[in-house]
Amino acid sequence: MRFEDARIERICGTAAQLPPPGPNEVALVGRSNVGKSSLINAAVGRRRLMRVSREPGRTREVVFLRAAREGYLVDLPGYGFARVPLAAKRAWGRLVEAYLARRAPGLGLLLLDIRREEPSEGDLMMVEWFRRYERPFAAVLTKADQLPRGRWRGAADRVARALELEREEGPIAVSARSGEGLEELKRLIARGFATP
Ligand SMILES: Nc1nc2c(ncn2[C@@H]2O[C@H](COP(=O)(O)OP(=O)(O)OP(=O)(O)O)[C@@H](O)[C@H]2O)c(=O)[nH]1
Ligand SMILES: [Mg+2]
Repeated sequence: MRFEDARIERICGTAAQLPPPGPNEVALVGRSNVGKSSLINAAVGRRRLMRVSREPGRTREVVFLRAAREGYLVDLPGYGFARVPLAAKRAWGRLVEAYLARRAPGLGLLLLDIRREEPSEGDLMMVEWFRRYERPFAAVLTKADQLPRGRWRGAADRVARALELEREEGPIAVSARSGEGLEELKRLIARGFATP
């Protein structure tokens, strides 16, 4: 699958701006700085479409990216970073919740840094949400270029256990930097677009 026509179609800073349900979409969620925006850029092959930063809290809105005819990729603000002011965290939390409740994405991609030993509280909350609302999701381990390949399997097993994942929920290992795992990620995205 290729997303060469990808373009940003809508940016929503508040829940009131969220559009009514449209074509299917795949939403990327995860801790701030985990690499959501970078992974979208890598998947669509456009280096500077989504803004990326070393500073956590780069994405502050819900960004709807039209990925060719297939559907939307949705970039969301991250959660859980201590250096982000509390008021901003609350506002983004409300926005993410409103997005998930109202749009019920065909697939959620929960991103976790492959180097982290344990999922965060926010990650666990996300899984609980996906399960409660019976929305399909898959775990994606980011920044795989930062861990020797021989340790990927152990990291994946740890996350699968901690999040009690089913087989089709991953996790898969990816790297926006090396391109590792992107084909598998795109297959997941295609599946999400096809899910009502
Ligand atoms: N080594 C490596 N670094 C990465 C990779 N993906 C992202 N990064 C770096 O991680 C940092 C955060 O990336 P972003 O894509 O902005 O992360 P985000 O999850 O969108 O963050 P928020 O918008 O704050 O929620 C940047 O410095 C990226 O260059 C990767 O695959 N490998
Ligand atoms: Mg971002």
